Amino acid sequence: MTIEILEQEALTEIQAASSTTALRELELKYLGKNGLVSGLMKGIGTLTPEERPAYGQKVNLCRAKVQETHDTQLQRLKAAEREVQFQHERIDVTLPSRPLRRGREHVLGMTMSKIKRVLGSMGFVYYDGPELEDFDFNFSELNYPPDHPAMDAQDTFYITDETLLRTQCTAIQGRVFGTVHPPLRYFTVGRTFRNEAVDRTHSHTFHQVDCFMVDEGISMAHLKGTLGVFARAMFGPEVKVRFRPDFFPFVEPGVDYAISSPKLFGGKWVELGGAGLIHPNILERHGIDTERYTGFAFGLGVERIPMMAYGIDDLRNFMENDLRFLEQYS
Ligand code: FA5
Repeated sequence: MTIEILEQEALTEIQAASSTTALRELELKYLGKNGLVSGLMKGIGTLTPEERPAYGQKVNLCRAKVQETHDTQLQRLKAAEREVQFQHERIDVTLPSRPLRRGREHVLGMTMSKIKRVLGSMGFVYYDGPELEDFDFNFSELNYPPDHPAMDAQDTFYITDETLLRTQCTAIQGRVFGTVHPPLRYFTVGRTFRNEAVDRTHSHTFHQVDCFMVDEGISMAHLKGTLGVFARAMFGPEVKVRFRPDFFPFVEPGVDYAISSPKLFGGKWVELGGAGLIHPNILERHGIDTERYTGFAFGLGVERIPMMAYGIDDLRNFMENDLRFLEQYS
């Protein structure tokens, strides 16, 4: 094929290319290392030495022409393709927006806000403890004997031997006693974790309130009075509180407490949590004079409160994020 014919064909094809992809193929076909224009040079060997410079020049001119036509066409096609893409991505700013769904606070969030308001109004100071807790604050500082079954790996998510996901909010006690001196009133509300099989009333992740005060002359009567005010604020003015003996290493005496109200479960007693007078060992460990000071502490599961107040029978509902469930509570 002569240089002229090849050039003519190349220019015609390049100018007819309808996309940058097609053009890329033509570039390879004509201008690539093994392309047709480069191929012309191979014929130079058959020419006489006198003919060679003129032939070489013609091939170079041909290459320059094809290259230039290719470059121009490439710019044209790129601009055209950009335009198509712009059209495709064009946003009609005059369209009306989709209506926004109005959110609401999660029923557990609402419960925790209410707990904070109630205990805050009773003079308790909110303390935010870490969920990733030291073994010592979660157990040893709370007077657990070294072989207590609650510290078993069965119940607890250990991160290292020394750190774990706190199993109870009572863990803040050691943190508070280490920095604040009595008289003091503190509480926390937060997430707790236990390695439990999940069922309707147990989760591996749940929430607790923990509340305590230390002052001169604090007795079980103060505990019962405080729990009564708290329970009535949470559940209504008819609520009564009942204590029964129970054991927790960090209280002495220890109780579990239940509430009853004609408006809840037909007046049946329903257990809410644990409580008691803070064990003197804990106070002494922090240099608090136990002849002068005593304290009470109580704790309960946050999920319990809306479960009782609204008759929710499965605590897994709180975590599943099903709007049909969540929208019922506002
Ligand atoms: C405690 O955790 C003590 N720290 C409470 C306490 C504080 C006692 C201060 C004395 C003084 P207990 O393990 O019983 O106690 O848990 C307290 C509440 O947390 C339970 O009544 C329950 O409502 C809730 N709870 C415990 N485990 C789970 C779980 N797996 N899922 C949901 N709620 C739970």
